[in-house]
Parts: sequence; C-alpha cells; structure tokens
Amino acid sequence: AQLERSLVIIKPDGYRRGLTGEVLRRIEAKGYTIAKLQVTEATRDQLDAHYAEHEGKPFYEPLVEFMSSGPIVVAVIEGNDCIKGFRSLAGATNPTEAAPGSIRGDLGRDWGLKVQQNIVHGSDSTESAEREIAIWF
Ligand code: DAT
Ligand code: MG
Repeated sequence: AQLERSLVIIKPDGYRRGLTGEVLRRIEAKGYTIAKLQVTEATRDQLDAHYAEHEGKPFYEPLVEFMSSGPIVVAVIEGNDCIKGFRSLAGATNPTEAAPGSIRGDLGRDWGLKVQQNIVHGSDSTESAEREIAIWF
C-alpha cells in the first residue's frame, strides 16, 4: 500500500443536488482523510488547465460550460492507494454504466442525463493528482 493524495471535485450537479455531505461521508467511511476542502467557482483558466488532456474533443466545450455552471467543492484526500480507491468509489465515467454501490451508480441520474453530469472528479494517477492539486490549491 502506498500513501497517496488525490484531487476530488464535487461537480456543479452534485453541489446543486445537495450531495456534498454524502460524497464526503463516503470518502471518510472508506478511511481517507480530507486534507483540504473548499467551495469555489471554477475559472476558465483553471478548467482549461484541469482538463487539458481533453481539449479539442467534441465534449470539451459542453464539459467546461457545465463545470462553470455553479459552485463546486474541491478537496484533497489522503490515504493508502486513494487514487485508484476513489475512482473505484466514484464508479464508471458514465453513470448509466456505473456499478451500484458507487457514487455515480447510486446517485447518478439516468433521466435526461449528460455524461458530464457525473457528480464527481477524481485524479487518475499520482502525476495528475499533483498537477491538479497545484491548479486548485
Ligand atoms: P473521468 O471523469 O471518469 O476521469 P474522463 O477523464 O475520461 O473521465 O473525462 C472527463 C469528464 O469529461 C468526464 O467526467 C465526463 C466528460 N466526458 C468524458 N467522456 C465523455 C463523452 N464521451 N461524452 C460526454 N462527456 C464526456
Ligand atoms: Mg479523468
């Protein structure tokens, strides 16, 4: 096991729906520590940096627009293997395909849903985590 940090974002849909407490509860129940936490509104520069790997893809502009549509909660979590662990807690990118028991599987809505409205973001590697933490904190 390796002690890691991951950058977690509760996206505007999660915040708007009042799921902040539920997501943080699942993180703490898993045994991860919430090291940093803030409610903020993303700037275009932060989103361009955060989602640089997706720039130019067809879903990029709708994604950035959605991420700018309201407050978000940004956290740094810590724990053993928490990068993979949080992505497992989050479930598959598309909530329609996310397994029951996961955040997206349990809480993602299938009615009129867009894939970007999937409640949470979690870093996908140690390099991404450090890069993303520097963007938001
Ligand atoms: P993840 O958030 O699971 O790491 P990702 O990094 O591939 O997924 O994509 C970033 C976000 O972009 C994702 O949370 C939702 C949105 N997205 C990804 N693929 C999409 C698609 N095919 N259509 C619409 N939105 C998409
Ligand atoms: Mg990703």
